[in-house]
Amino acid sequence: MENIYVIGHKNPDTDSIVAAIAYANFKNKIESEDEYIPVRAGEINSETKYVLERFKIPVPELMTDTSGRKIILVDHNEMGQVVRGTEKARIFEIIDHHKIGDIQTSAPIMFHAEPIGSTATIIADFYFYHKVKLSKSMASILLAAILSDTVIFKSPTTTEKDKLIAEKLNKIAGLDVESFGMEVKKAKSSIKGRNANELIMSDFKDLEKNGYKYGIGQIEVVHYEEAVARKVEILKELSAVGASRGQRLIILMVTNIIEEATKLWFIGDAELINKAFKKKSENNELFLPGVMSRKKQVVPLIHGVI
Ligand SMILES: [Mn+2]
Repeated sequence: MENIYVIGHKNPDTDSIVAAIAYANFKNKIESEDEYIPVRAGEINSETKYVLERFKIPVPELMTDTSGRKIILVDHNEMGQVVRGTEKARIFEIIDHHKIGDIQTSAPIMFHAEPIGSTATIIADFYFYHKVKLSKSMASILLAAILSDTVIFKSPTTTEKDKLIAEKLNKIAGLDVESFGMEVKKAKSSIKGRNANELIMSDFKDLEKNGYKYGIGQIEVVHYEEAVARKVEILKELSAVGASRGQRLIILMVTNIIEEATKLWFIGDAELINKAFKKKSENNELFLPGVMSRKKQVVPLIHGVI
C-alpha cells in the first residue's frame, strides 16, 4: 500500500480542489492496492471554502513540495502551475481540460485531456461510466465546480457534455442549479475586505511564451462599481506583483458575470495588448464585451502576438 497524492494547480480554484477530492475518492473506490489522498497546492479561495463548508467536505491538506512523491495532476499540465519538487516526483496520471503544456514524464502514464468546461466534468463522467456510486455531497461539490469553471454555463468554454453531466449530477444533488450557481459565484465575487494583492492573486496564472513572461489574474464581479473605485490601488499592486515575478506584462481581468464582459486592466506592454485585441487601450484598460474566459478568449490572443 502506497500513498498517491492527487493535486491541482497552484492558486487553486474550486475545480482544482474538487477534482482532487473527487478523483482520489473515485480511485479509492475502484482499487484497493494504494491509498489516494487529495492535497491542495495553496490556500483555498472564498468560493471553495463556501462549497466545502456547505457540503461538510474537509479541506485537503496543503502540499507545497512533491519531490519524491507519487502524484496525479488534475486541472493542469504545465510546469508553471505545479508546486516545488514536481520535476522530482513520479507523475502517474494527468487529468485536465487545458491545452497540452510542457510536462514531461520518464515513464508512460495515463493522460486524459478533454476540451471541455471543467475537470470536474471529466471526473464525474468517470463515476457514471464505471457505475461508481456518488454520494449526495460529492455530486454537489462536483456540480459546484462545473458551475464555477463554466460561470454557470455562460463561459464559451462550456460544452454540451458539461451541461449533460451537470444534469446527471443534479439528479443526485437535488439543487436548483441556476440559483446554486449564483450562490457559488457570489461567494467569490465579493471584493470587500480584501486587499489589492489578495484580489489579484485569488485566481492568478503565471504564463510564458517564447521566453516572454507574463501573468493574468481574474476576479468575477456582479457589478463593476466596487472594483472601479479601487482601480488606482489595484494598478499599483499589479505593477508590484509584475516586478516581483519578473513579468513584462501583468493583467487583471475584472469579469462581470451578469453583463458577460471583462474590463482588462494591465501594467506593461500596452502595444502588445492593443495588437492582441485589435483595440486601443486607454488608461491601462481595455473593455472587452463578451469576454469571460482567460483560457479561451485572452491567452490565445496574447500568444498570437508574442
Ligand atoms: Mn478547471
